Amino acid sequence: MGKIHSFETLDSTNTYAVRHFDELSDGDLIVAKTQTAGRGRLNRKWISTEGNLFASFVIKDPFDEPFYATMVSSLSVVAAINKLYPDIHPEIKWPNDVIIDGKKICGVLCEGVIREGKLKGIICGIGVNLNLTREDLDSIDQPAISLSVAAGEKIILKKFADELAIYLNWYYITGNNHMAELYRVWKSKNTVIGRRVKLYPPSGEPFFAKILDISEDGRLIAEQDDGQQLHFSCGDVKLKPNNNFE
Ligand code: BT5
Repeated sequence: MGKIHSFETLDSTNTYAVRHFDELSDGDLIVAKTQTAGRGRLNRKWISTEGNLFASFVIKDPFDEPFYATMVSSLSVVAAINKLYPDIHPEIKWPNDVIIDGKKICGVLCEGVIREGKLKGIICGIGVNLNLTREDLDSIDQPAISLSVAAGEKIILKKFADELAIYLNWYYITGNNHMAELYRVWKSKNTVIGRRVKLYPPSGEPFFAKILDISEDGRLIAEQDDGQQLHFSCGDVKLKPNNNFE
């Protein structure tokens, strides 16, 4: 199992881990109390106030299928929440979110480390709202929640980070040895399959579709109202809590 490296403030734990990749070991976890430039996908901003988890997991033996790094990350967050709060039921929302009651508690940003044109590793960036207040949550432009709001008590960052590090290492090993099993478990926790959603493709207008499945390489298989099937490897999905987009 790797080591946890803790920092007060970093620009972004992902940027740090990519920059220091050669000195870090396989399975290490970088944790910062705050980030001054926390990032989401497509350079979106990640709210990074103190009291929440900002972490990057170092993978030096990358999977044949890079999407497995995202699976490892979100499954580990779900497992850490389940371990500490068995009554809370987190779900995974394609492609990179963990949600509770339809609201985002965690985002994952995996980035490849390329050396001489080869994939040498993957940095799994994980942001989890542990103690974000209702006021902070309301400032986010999509439904969001924190573990403290869901659990009704303050969450201790170190306790959560320690649990997360254990599960990350565990799912990483599982993924490398039993890829099919990791995919099966990840898919079983994914809330979008079988639902009608609003799909935001990487470019072009959003549209409504039914999600039929997610392939092993993380592609969403969607069916439009005219029956046409489309595959997406990135994009965003919006859910309606009542599962009904009329
Ligand atoms: C993500 O991007 O969800 C990936 C977030 C990854 C953050 C971690 S923190 C540690 C590591 N270091 C980094 O710099 N990044 C990683 P995306 O799917 O693009 O979602 C971004 C969107 O989520 C924003 O545009 C907001 O709508 C929303 N958002 C921002 N901050 C949030 C928060 N704290 N909680 C919930 N939603 C948030």
